[in-house]
Amino acid sequence: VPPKPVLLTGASGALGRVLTRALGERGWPLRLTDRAPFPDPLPEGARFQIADLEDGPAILRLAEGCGTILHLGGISVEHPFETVIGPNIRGLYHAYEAARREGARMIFASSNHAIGFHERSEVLDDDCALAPDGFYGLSKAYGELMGGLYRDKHGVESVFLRIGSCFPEPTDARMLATWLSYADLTRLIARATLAPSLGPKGTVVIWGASNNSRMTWWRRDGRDVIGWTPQDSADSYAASLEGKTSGNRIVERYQGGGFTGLDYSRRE
Ligand code: NAI
Ligand code: 15L
Repeated sequence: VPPKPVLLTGASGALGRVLTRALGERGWPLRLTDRAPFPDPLPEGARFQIADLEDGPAILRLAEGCGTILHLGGISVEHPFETVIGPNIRGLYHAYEAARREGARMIFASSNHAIGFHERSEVLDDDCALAPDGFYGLSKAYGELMGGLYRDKHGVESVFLRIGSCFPEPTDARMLATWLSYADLTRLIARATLAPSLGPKGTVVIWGASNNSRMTWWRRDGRDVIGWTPQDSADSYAASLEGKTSGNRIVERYQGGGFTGLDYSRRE
């Protein structure tokens, strides 16, 4: 159990609810927030408060006394620029200002869409070039850059979780590579929070996928620094899902899948 409270933004979303339940059962001191009401019973030791990430003073107040900010809140799929910028850029800035003020560690739910325009034939390490596949992915890339700024200027530690596809089960062929089980996510968040140090650099990138044998795209990352090893695998779904592809040339070429093909107008 972490010694100081953990602020969880995006608590009412899919992954926020999973983590609230799993970490709540372990007795973690949770401060939950979202702009939408929390739909489940609150675990013992948890508090929930409605807030918009765009309300900076509210986020600073919520973070008071917290040792970790688990930042899941924001727009979580591709949307127009004007929809993304408030929650994912201004909101993220407020979360980082809170981390700076509290000396808290930031665990940022980044995404594979920050690097989605790398081809599936490429093998990426944690220092690969950012290659966002839309305005959503761009906001995640910006978030990782913001984490670098807050590390270099203010000593704020960050774990950047480049989550693949975190759902109850994989549902298409791409997810045979990108799937992250809820149990592996929970273990990952626990290690990211409890690891005593993030190493000399102060920031680590983690590829958020389970132990899937088709995950040949992502290689070196900071998992040894925090002590995380994925235990689940999408492999047992291969027979039923391998034929479930999009049939779209762009979507199948790039790691980001469906988001890469949205509003795609480049002429070859
Ligand atoms: P979700 O969309 O279910 O949850 C996001 C939550 O953020 C929602 O409850 C929403 O109300 C809240 N939110 C949005 N704008 C807000 C604002 N301005 N102020 C306060 N709250 C706001 O998304 P999900 O699937 O739970 O993902 C959680 C995080 O993980 C997101 O940051 C997402 O980008 C990231 N992620 C998720 C992946 C997945 O496979 N589920 C893959 C890669 C990244
Ligand atoms: C994400 O970043 C999204 O939040 C999620 O809804 C999925 O689209 C996931 O990536 C994915 O790439 O499968």
